[in-house]
Amino acid sequence: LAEADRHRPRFHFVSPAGWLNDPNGLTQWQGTYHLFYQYNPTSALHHRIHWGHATSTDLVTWTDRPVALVPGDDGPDRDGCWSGVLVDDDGTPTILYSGRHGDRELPCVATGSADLDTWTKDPGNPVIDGYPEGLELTAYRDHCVWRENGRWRQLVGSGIAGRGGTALLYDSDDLRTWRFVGPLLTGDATRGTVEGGDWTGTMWECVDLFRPPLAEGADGGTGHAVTDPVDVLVFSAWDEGVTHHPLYWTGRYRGDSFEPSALHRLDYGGRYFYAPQSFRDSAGRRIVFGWLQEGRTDEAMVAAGWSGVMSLPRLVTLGPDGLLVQAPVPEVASLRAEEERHAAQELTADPLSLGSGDQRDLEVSLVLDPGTAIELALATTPDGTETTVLQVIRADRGEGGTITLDRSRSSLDPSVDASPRSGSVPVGDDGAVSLRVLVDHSALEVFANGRALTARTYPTSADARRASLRLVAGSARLVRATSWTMRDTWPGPRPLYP
Ligand code: DQQ
Repeated sequence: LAEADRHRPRFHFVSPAGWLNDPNGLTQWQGTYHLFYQYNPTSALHHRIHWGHATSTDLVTWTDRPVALVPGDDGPDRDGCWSGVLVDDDGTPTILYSGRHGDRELPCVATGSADLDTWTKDPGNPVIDGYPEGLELTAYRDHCVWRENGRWRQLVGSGIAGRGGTALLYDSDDLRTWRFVGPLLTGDATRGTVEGGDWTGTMWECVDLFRPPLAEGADGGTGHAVTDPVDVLVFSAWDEGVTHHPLYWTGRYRGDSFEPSALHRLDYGGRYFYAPQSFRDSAGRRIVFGWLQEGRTDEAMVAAGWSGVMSLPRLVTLGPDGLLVQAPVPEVASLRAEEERHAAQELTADPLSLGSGDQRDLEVSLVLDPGTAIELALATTPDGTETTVLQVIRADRGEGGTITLDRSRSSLDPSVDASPRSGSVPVGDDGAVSLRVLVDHSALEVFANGRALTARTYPTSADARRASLRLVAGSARLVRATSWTMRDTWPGPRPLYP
């Protein structure tokens, strides 16, 4: 690994070296947060996946633990220990993961030591030794496991040939013997588009079912839920080896089925926030991590010696419009150092400086008139040739807005992905827009009125570091803008290959 790697994040979790992809086994176990992840310690490419492991007491600073799962010399996971979850089996930490053998994956179990450092694979693996009868499946892997009415329930991500992605439901008394109940919900691969970000794919990776807590204010101020409970089924749309985007259904889990009400995009960055997994912490918060894939070539990853970034932990709640509201957990603010602040003022076409540097946290609160567009420029050179531009537009009439990320001038390297990203943002009658932007070298996470847009950018010039805000059209009032430098989450030297 290069000593001064311009693109390696410093306050997002990255693997010690090599390749990182999905978050796995998320849990808060006896007070300590555990983050496991898909890991290839020996190269920056996806191959013979292990489970890496790190712990934290604050969700922002991490300690590397020994690798938790290594593919077997032989056996059902000889070609990789793919994604899965960790559950508390009456005091025994237990992992359910997808053992890969050849080009197939089957569910496997491992039990952990009290500190969750050492894992013993179940001699009965794979615990489900074939696909359910009578269904022609496109793929079969990844797990969501929970306790319900004294029994275990499990979803396995899959797809039904000729129809679309699906979540297959099982139940069990002991996490080892599973009964197939049936498909919980199946998508329709003839609907939606890849460009529109709403195609549900031919297979659902990393299915995750939960009931989100209500966002502040979502209860109409009564302190009680005024709507029926809403359940959420998250999945990542996949097709023929291509990772597309994370989506979620809102609806109602009814035991053996899921009654969908609507489909939504989880993150407008698409594949840059892939394979999310969530967990509930001891404070009852629903926290999700996702994998920020690279937007550069395999050769560039190998040259860097590492690949893949874990998102910051995000709080997800249900907003008053029945959609998920996302925000970094409040703990992220503990990494803030120097602060720059702008008081209320009319925004003009003259860029307002929001500081400079590769590690920043920005909070911008605005009021936009109808038909207004503003631009937040990031990682910009003094002459403006290199810049990453986030545009926020409030529609001319009616409610609603759009955010767009323009990466066409983000890098001088023509081999990196420069495709734009965009999505809709709720803007109420008052025109209020609240932006939170976290820049960490090549990792970028944007939250606009609770909607997320995640991406990667690879600035080239040493001075492509400035941030600024300006008015493009219409009229906008800045309520407040604050910009902080962010400290490293790895204050000391980090050992390789723990
Ligand atoms: N990554 C894992 C699979 C999962 C995919 C393999 C999602 O279990 O389906 O590394 O990115």
